[in-house]
Amino acid sequence: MIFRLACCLPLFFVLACGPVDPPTAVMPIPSDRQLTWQDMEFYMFVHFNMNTFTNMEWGTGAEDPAQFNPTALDVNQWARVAKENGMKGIIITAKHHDGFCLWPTSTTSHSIEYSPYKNGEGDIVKEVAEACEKHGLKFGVYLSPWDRNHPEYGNQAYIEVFREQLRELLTGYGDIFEVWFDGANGGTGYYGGANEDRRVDKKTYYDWPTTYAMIRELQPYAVIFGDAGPDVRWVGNEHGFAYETTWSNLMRDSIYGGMPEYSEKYSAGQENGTHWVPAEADVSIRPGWYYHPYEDHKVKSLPELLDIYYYSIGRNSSLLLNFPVDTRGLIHENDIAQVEKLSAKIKEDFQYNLVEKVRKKQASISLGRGYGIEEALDGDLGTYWAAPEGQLTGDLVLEFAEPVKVNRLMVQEHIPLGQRVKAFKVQAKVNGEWVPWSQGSTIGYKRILRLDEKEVEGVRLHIEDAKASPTIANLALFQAPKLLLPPSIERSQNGEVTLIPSEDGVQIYFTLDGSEPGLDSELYISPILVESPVEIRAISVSDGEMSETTIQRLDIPKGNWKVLSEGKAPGNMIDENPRTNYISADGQAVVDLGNRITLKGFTYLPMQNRYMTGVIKEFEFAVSEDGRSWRKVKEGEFGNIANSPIIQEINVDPVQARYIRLKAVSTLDDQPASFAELGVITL
Ligand code: FUL
Repeated sequence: MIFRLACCLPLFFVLACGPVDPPTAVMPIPSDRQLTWQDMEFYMFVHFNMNTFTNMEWGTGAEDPAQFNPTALDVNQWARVAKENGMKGIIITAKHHDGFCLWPTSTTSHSIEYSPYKNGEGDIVKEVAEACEKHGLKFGVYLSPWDRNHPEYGNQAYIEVFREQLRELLTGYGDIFEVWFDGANGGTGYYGGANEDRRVDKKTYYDWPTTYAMIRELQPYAVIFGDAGPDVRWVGNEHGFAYETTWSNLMRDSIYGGMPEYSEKYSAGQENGTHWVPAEADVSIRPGWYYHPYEDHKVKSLPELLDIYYYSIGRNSSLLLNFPVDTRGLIHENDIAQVEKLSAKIKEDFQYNLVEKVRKKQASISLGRGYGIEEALDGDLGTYWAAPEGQLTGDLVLEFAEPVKVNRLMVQEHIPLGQRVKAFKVQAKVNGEWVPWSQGSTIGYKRILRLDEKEVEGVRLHIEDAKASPTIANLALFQAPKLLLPPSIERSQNGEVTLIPSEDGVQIYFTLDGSEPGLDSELYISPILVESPVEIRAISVSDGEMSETTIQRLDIPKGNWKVLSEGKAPGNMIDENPRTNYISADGQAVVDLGNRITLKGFTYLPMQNRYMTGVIKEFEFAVSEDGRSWRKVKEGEFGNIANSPIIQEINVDPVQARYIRLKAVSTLDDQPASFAELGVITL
């Protein structure tokens, strides 16, 4: 208080207080190029190359350039999707492990120049660079160090080729913001026809220091990505999740690209890491990095994408979201629909910073003039609250004039001076009392907490421990509207139905008579037993808002069913769990339904694994009343099941049956027939 008064006194005293020196930096600290990169947060990855046309994830290098032939390539569509959905740049797979180059390179004939695309006159790296420029996006390149096509891979001569490829990319296409090197290196390949296994010493083969020096010289502002950085590191998994504790500090010299124990030991960073090498979370919007038509229905859902957002950007990591561009050369409409939902929800979640409503703000302690709590609330990341040197704790307290509903807290350290905070707590003021609300460990560039919603009179951020006096550049509070998606429906084998809300606190109303549900329909409280066939319709409701309706036919329960055919895990076919499979010993599934029923059809859910085997293509369906004499009631083909492995519903003329038999006449890959679920249609 005395200090405050002194600072308000006339000029003489103000000068006597003097400007306060900023806190001393705590090593390691980011370079300028890293600081510029940190602000990007969210950018696009595009996997588009030879694998797109061979329907593979890793080509062998033996592919023919003639196979590369997009029919309707529009890189401006990619750039529009990036720009309109908040991504700040695009990184393109200029060369993946199969060695095919998307630009006309002088180093190999395994390139676009020898493909039908624009009769060999095309240069997709150039097209993407220009589209980025046009749409105000930054541009980056992925150049795979592993090259399964090149005859010299494994020898010194290849290193020269690799560097020359890099030189071409870094000199011919304007500014590059990130150069991306993956850690998958060495193994079997075509290698100019040798078709052999070539292992390399990942630590020494590439002589990375020389390559890095070249990048620094040609593109001084580009960050270099790799397991070990040097500027940006891999988050250690492909789900897009950083860690509850994520340091930007890394023991960089203990790591090399592709080291087996990297993910487990190093990917979360280390408090005492020697270099600033922040995490980047790379994840694909579909299961694969490359486009496969059979994944069109597997684009990540909004809740999955939101988890990725909050667990990457919300945990001190950037987010590199991959779009597997299709054989037309376009981002598929399903992927666009999902990323649009994500960006709209993010906008909605962070629309209004509730700090605007704060009546009273106070820091328990501060370094002095220019480092008060208001510097953490002014929306300017260049100014920050700081505790005095040597002080490792501190509280920032915000109080509202009226109670306010809050469910998101965003906090950012002033990282130019190093990452400091090790532990913090969040408290809420409710009915005049401070109560525990949440807690965390690291903050770093940005930390976002999804809190249980509370109506609060105040919020306190208590820094509990830090490497050095904490600094906070931004503290913000939000009330994200509830995620209002139609409820999901799960059913057990004996017919118990569970309705799952998209978020805690959302209510569900449902009907079983085919009518449209509304606020006067039945409120879902606990699982319901549905024993006879019905159509269930359900909606989610929050604050008077209603979601779209989920509609699902629920046929007779499978509780009394018995699988009579043999093979691996027969019960998996009738357990109502789409993720478990039955592999038949003789290509057929025979089921005793327990009772005689009137059957109007059957359903077959193919294996849902990322790599499917034994999916039935042509089938024969038969019924029996005694399990001995069978009557074939349908035969045919599950059309398009390879590309769209969703539930197949086949109707038959009504028939009496106690036993059913689905026989695989052929499977997609000639492997033993597999079944995720078999069901009946009686409704
Ligand atoms: C990995 C590669 O092996 C994958 O194919 C993909 O490109 C991913 C982003 O990086 O290392």
